[in-house]
Amino acid sequence: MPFEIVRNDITKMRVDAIVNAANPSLLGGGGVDGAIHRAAGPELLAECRTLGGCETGQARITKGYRLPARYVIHTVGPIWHGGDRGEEALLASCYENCLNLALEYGCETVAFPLISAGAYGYPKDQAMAVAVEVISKFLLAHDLTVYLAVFGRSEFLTGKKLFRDVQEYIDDRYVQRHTQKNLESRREMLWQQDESAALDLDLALAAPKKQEHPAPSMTRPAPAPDWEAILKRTDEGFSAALLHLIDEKGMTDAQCYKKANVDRKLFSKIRSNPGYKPSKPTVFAFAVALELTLPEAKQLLSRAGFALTYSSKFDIVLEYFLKNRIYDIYEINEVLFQLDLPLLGSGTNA
Ligand code: AR6
Repeated sequence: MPFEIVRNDITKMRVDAIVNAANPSLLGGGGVDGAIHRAAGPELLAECRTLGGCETGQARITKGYRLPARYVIHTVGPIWHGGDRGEEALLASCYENCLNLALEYGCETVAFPLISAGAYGYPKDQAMAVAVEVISKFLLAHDLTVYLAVFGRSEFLTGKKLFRDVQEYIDDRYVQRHTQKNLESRREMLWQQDESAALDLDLALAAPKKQEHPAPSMTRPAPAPDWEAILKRTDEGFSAALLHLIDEKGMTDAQCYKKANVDRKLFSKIRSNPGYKPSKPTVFAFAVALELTLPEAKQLLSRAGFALTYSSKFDIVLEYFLKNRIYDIYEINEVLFQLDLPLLGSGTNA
């Protein structure tokens, strides 16, 4: 997958380059810096001594020595002083400079820690937002797989409004599930027999009881009406339906798979194999990239043999995003990650 948030110890990652959150001396320290130096061995420190330090926002590259990674890219994040001393721009330039160095050295896979989010005190949710923004923008123009390694069980998103809204939506649906059990099982049955009736029932089930979360300002106009017709062609498999939709939407293949966080190889597989059976997260990834409405997304899912169900937290979360027309895949993945749910895009579960 081009961009993935993982819970991992960065020193264990088999990637071309890992990024070190260092200090200006580049001579080691605590946190991830200490862990990297311990795992790489003393040769790393010896090479770092030859570099003459590094300014905040800049980056330097060394070999990885005893690490599974070929290179270590050292960068110096800003110390958090409250946010009014250019911290955000400096942090963004750390990510940009590291990504450019990685490209320059022919790296295809790079793993970042959350720079500045430890000893340097940058609030974790804001540090994450900067990382996601810079990395996702960079990936629009470059073919690279980037991991953001978040260490341990972090609660960095729980204070964010979007996360709270999604959590509330899940809670509401679970309650509905208990009180509307009969309707739910009828709906499951209908999905097997009659998709359009099931869709009507779905919409009734999902109809808000109280004032729902307002659509965010990034709301887009609804797609052209003949979309549903395209999606309803029963003779089309997932692959053909997807290609049709990309054409209809006026997107190029690359625009679509990049927006879906799907790598080129997987997209070629889907394109060349009319019988390709994608995973559910991959179908959702394309639904988001194509900015489908909820009923359209359900049609696309059914082309791949899936239906939405309220017994799956993952499905409920995706329903929330589609209903609210939130189509930023990285924002969606942040929430999915925090909830320990599969992320959208291609990857091991393609
Ligand atoms: N793998 C992935 N992430 C990790 C690991 C690991 N093994 N260990 C820690 N983290 P920090 P900073 C996370 O303090 O804030 C050093 O002393 C950690 O949970 O390592 O940029 C340097 O020498 C946090 O989210 O870096 C500097 O003096 C993130 O990595 C100073 O700390 C960054 O935390 C730099 O501070």
